[in-house]
Amino acid sequence: MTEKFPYHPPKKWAWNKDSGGAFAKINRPMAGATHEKALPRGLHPLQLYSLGTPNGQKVTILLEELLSLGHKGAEYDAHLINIRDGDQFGSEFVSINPNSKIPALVDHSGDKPIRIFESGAIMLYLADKFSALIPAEPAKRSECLNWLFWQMGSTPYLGGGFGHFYVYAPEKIEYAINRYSMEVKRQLDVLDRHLAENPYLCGNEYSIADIAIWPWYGAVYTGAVYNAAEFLDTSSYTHVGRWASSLAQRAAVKRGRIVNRTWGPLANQLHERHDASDFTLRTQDKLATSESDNPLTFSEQLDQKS
Ligand SMILES: N[C@@H](CCC(=O)N[C@@H](CS)C(=O)NCC(=O)O)C(=O)O
Repeated sequence: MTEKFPYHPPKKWAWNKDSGGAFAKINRPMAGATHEKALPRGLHPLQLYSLGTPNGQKVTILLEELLSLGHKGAEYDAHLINIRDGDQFGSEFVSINPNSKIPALVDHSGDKPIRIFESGAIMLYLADKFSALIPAEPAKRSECLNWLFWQMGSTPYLGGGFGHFYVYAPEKIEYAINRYSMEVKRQLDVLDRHLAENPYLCGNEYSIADIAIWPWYGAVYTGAVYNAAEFLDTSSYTHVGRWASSLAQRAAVKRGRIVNRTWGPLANQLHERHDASDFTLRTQDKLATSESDNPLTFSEQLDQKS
């Protein structure tokens, strides 16, 4: 008789480099740099090192919103960190983010450069720096931070849990997909109930909480990440849908979401951003002839690498 659950963990875990899955070539059980590599530096005080995944989009949408509000100090260079090629393990990237994950920001506007890693820390830093997109009044500020940190704590269940087992894992494990589908549906319901009574996450005011949550949960709603809208029955979360489409129509969101993006339709790719005019250049030959143009999805690109 075959065992229902044939895996028995050994006494001591060992790294099996052939464990499979879309991230097998990237993941390692240790931290630190794998190679010497300097980072490029552009002209603006804010230097962003990122990729156009939902975690990267949070920061570029915020920067574009700050620029829309007239904060000229939010001008930024967005450099591409290609995590499929291991750029996150380059020595200089690791020196600004020892956790080797995008996004990472360096602010050169003061006497000494300030490094900021973790998207939530970056968003809070920028919102405070420009006193924008975060309420000033203590109760409202706390509510904004509640939702900002809700995203940071909840999304690993969506990305590392649901997305991993539904899309990236080398085999479909019913137990894991059930566990994380249930949790993601619960999270969508949390948002839906709250957005039934509030136009935005912290009441009437659009804030960094919306900008943090939209690239993940707005994209799950439409199926743009994980192509699971039907599987998760996202259309039943009507208030999430109303909120997600209202954000999708914002000009800054449309700009920010394509920065450092190297997959999907060419019209949605701006590999690097150094100036506002780069958004218009995107439609010209510059990117269409670039070697890394790739109209594949992010996971299809990973599959090509593995
Ligand atoms: N908690 C982090 C998560 C960042 C993260 O997971 N980034 C991914 C891309 S979306 C990454 O850089 N992965 C590279 C790797 O794991 O080696 C944040 O919010 O900034």
